[in-house]
Amino acid sequence: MDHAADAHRTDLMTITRYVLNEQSKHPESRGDFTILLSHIVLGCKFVCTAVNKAGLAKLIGLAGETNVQGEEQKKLDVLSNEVFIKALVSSGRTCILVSEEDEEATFVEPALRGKYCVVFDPLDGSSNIDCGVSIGTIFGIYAIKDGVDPKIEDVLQPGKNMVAAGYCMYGSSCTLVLSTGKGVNGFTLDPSLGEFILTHPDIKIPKKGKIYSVNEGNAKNWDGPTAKYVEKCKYPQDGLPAKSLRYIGSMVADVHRTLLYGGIFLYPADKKSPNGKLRVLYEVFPMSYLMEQAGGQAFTGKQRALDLLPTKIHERSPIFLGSYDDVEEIKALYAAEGQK
Ligand code: AFP
Repeated sequence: MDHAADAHRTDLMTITRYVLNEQSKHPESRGDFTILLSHIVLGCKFVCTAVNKAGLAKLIGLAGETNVQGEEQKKLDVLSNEVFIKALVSSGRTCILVSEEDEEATFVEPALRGKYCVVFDPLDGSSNIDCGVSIGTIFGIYAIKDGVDPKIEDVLQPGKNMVAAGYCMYGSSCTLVLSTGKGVNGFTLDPSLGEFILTHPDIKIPKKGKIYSVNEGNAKNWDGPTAKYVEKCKYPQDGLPAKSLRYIGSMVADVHRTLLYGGIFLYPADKKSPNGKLRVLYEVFPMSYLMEQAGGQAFTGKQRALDLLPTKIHERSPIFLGSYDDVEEIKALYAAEGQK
């Protein structure tokens, strides 16, 4: 009998155990973050179950509303938003919540208030629900000072001030990827245990990748540097092989692949959308945070993405993120354009 393998199988590092271990390194910690995270994990498990059952439960389909971005809301979006709002408020550890689905930020009532602000997209990629493509929840967390009244400026902060960020992907498996500012770890839900188990410790993105990921349907409206970069991916001049194109159209799935396999994901500005499509607070920032923590980079076309100072909670920004060397190339193209 292989006792070593057996021990490996039976000594499971659950996400709660992992976070408690981290907490024990900070004796002054009161466990507030651990409690908040356990409520986020509960939300993810709930949404995972709902996504898996959606076809059977007839949850797929329009709920007859449009959200603040003018997009059609699906029933699963509505449900996921409710689940996360309730899970976060009931944690007693949050003070401001910003959701992609809600026009205004939610200020938690004083009796239930804690120090954390959570920005999130409860179900990103929802136009993919009907065809069973992977979708996910994206979240970022800021902290306010103890005893201070929360105000909207507490969430209108650069992404570099986040204390944690992550996503949960509802795909062939349910995977939660998390960073608390000390690297990136991936946990996979074991449905029989109902627990997220550490399966991808200390994720590092390859320094250079072989994949580029972009909606090429927008190519006619791209600016010079983006067009040049994609041309270089297809027809490299330096004798290197061309890169492969992979694009799912679901940010969590495209970023997850980029994180594990390397390469670059881009949602650039174009003539029709000068600020791109993706939302700063709950798409660009959390994914940029994870990329940097994994050794990659995230760039807006003008600056480091995590240095952006948002002025509105639903603000958008162009984004180029992924392997260090690949993002370096696009930065060089924008720098050259700026010198013209
Ligand atoms: P939906 O939530 O409407 O499906 O949008 C998904 C998304 O915000 C993000 O997950 C994708 O990366 C991006 O939009 C895809 O946008 P395009 O369809 O314009 O390529």
